[in-house]
Amino acid sequence: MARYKLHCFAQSGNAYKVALYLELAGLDWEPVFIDFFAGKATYSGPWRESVNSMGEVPVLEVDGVMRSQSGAILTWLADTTGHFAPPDADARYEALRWMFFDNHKFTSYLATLRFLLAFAKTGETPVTAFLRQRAKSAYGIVEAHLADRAFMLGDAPSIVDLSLAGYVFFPEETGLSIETFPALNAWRERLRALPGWKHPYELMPGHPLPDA
Ligand SMILES: N[C@@H](CCC(=O)N[C@@H](CS)C(=O)NCC(=O)O)C(=O)O
Repeated sequence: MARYKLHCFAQSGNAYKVALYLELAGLDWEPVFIDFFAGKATYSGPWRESVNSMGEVPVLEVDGVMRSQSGAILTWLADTTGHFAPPDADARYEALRWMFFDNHKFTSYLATLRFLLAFAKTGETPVTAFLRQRAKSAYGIVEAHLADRAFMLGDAPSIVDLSLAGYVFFPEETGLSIETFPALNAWRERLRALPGWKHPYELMPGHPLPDA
């Protein structure tokens, strides 16, 4: 039995952040499939009591302890294994600063846009237009930061890059290309080139959806 169990499903970019970490770090891990779409598993009272009261994946289970929130999990993994860790206190602060930005602006608008278009299938609406504009704005901010560095904290990939990577490998599902953001696009290719990199749909169970 693997030491690290990741409660997840393939379509979850937030879970991908942690799955990609575990895979790239070469840690002994396995996914635990959470049936979000058909089974509404994260809404069940028992699941919330025993796995995550916040009703979300990812949840990383280690030695019976459940940890949620991708940014907090990545920080804990970096602290406890050393992989992809910010090298000092200033870098740790910088990592948290960008991961909060990611959770608030970069991932959240992009993930919600994708959910509406690819899964709720709302078609284009004023809400999707708003989300796309906000996601583009967040792209622009990261684009500027990456203009003179390979990865978010400098020359080496860190937990910040894995956090921002959650949803950038599904461009066809959001109708939001990053090709027009050259630094962001080059950063994504650097991530894709890391030894062991896999697409979210290869790394976690549940793709394709039964009705897709
Ligand atoms: N800030 C959280 C976001 C987690 C999140 O939104 N997870 C989604 C899947 S990608 C979820 O489980 N949503 C269930 C719901 O909102 O009902 C994190 O980074 O872990």
